Amino acid sequence: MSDCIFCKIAAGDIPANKVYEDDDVVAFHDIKPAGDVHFLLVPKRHVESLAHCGADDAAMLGKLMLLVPKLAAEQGLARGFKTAINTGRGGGQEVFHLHVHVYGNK
Ligand code: IU
Repeated sequence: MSDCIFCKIAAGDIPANKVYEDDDVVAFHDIKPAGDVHFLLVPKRHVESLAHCGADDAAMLGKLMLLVPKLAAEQGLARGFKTAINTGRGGGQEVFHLHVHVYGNK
């Protein structure tokens, strides 16, 4: 989506402090961290929110979830971490491209 900031980060058109990238997913540090470590896991394909996912998105969602503990460990969150997926304005979503918050203290 041309005016979506996370699409632009995923495409490499806007810089971000990336911690992981493959063909389907990018992860980068949140610009306003809620802990010692706070990164966002984002599918490269534009999906507005969790509420916009369907059966075709099951593999992508599974991939995101399985990456969460792997990347959290790599980022030093050995004691554990929090995850959040804000959905819709009422759920506190501000960027309307699906993303998983992963954050915590070392
Ligand atoms: P939310 O779940 O949509 O409320 O969270 C959006 C997050 O994206 C929020 O924590 C911002 O600090 C973060 N963010 C970012 O890391 N880089 C950006 O360029 C923008 C937002 I815009």
